Amino acid sequence: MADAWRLRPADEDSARGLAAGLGMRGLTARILTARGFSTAESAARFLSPRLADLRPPDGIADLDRAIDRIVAATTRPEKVAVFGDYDVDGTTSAAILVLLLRALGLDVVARMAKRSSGYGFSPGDATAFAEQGCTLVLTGDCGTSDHEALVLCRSRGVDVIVIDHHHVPTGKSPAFALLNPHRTDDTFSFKGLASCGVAFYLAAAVRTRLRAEGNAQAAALDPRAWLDLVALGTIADLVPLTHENRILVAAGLRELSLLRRPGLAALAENAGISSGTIGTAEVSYRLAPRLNAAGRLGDAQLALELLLATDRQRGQELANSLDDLNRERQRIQEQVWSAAVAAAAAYADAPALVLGAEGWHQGVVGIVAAKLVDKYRKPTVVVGFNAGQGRGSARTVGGFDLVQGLSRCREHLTGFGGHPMAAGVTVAEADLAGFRAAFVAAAAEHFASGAAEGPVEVDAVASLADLDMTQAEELARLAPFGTDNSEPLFAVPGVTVRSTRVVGASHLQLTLVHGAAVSDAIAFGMGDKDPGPGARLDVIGSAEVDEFRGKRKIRLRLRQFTRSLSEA
Ligand SMILES: [Mn+2]
Repeated sequence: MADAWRLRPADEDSARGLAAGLGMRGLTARILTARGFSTAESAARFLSPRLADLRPPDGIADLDRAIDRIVAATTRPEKVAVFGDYDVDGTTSAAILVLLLRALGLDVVARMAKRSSGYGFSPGDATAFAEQGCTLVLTGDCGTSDHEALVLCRSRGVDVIVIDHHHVPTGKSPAFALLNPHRTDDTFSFKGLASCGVAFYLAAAVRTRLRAEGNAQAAALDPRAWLDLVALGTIADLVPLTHENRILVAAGLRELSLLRRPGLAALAENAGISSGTIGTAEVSYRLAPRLNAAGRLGDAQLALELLLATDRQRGQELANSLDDLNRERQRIQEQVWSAAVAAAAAYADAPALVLGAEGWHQGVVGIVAAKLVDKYRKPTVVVGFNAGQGRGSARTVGGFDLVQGLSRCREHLTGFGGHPMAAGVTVAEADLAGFRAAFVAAAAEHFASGAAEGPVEVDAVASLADLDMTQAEELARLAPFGTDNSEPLFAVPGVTVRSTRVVGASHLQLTLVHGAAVSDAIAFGMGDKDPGPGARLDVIGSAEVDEFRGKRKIRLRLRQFTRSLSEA
């Protein structure tokens, strides 16, 4: 088991001191210490995220300019456009901005980007807003690099306030105001806000300004009511759930759990979230896929309308439409997945995968690429072609940087962009083979230099008896879990399998014993790896409280397991 996992380092003396200081278990203190919260004060603040600890917006570049411009729009008043990207971050950003502007009495036109018309805020979108008489445009989660549309707006006397968190190109932006944490002159010290977080900061600051000026509409607004939207967009966008995002998401999940928006209430009900609290898992696996389905298959306008719906019946209709689209998305995804797995067989020995075919739906290639990385543990690009023109998504593993990797293939691509862990490409069908050869060569070079996926990093080594209800409840205080605050992972060596059962499509349920300790465990998607009763295993997993028909029990969710080599 030695090479199956690696223990995250922590100062054990600090951990002991912290356990005593907080009155918590040693395992909990060890995890907090390893994550950088080694003093009682910092740990207590981490364990109880409070809105009062949010940093003020000081240092957000162009914030005052944007506030002034929005305030000016309310005095004329002007017709204002909101334009959002088609994913959950874009949709929730747009919703926050629309809610603010409408509450201030402005006439608002809201439109979402369409996947079929390319990326971001286009000249066509700019022209349409100008022709509708809009004199101010706010973009959510796009716009930073869309200089052509920004210049066009400028020439037509339309001011654009960009609210975004994508890469900022060098040089002066043609936007009236650019709110983006990645501006080099932005001194707000947390750089991890998603666009919906930036939109929240802007909306709250506009409300503060107008309230100070005696505006009754602004005074009646409560920014906390927007936090459910911030939680949705921030979790779905996979930005770090640390610092301001942790505070916003913790409060936002509480707000979201109240399901005050009729559309979200209906969507949650359709998703089988009946009652109780909504956490990051419910957002990631149930709500976000449904909200994203609209943008993947057709028009994200449906998702925006759902977030903004004010009556139950309309909310239910929109939720049902999103459910239908999500089922259609799943069906299409299954087809592309089967075809991609079949195609991958031809490259079993290659260190990377580049797959593509005519007709693979471009709305699902990103999900399929991510699933292929899970299955094969190789950097993967999946391309959907439409009349020979391909759009694809790349996902990676093992420290292979996609921006660097794709830049080595640029002669075969018509375009590429994105982040080190997730990127997009455009490529002609005739160039796919050349692209594949270049991408595989870049990956081969990377992995030959010894860079590879390390063993799983665990937070602590524990016995089955350690992982009881008290422990699980202490661990729950580290939530919300997500990027840069992962669910604590334990190595539990030398457990014996008492019984196993395959449940659902392919999940393995186990009862594990060690001495007098007994625990249920679930291994999702590992139904084909049943070790059988009596097997001795070393397992790696997390401990969660499982609520079923009012009964609360501990359950281990297994990440992996191997035959135990430890002494009986
Ligand atoms: Mn985003």
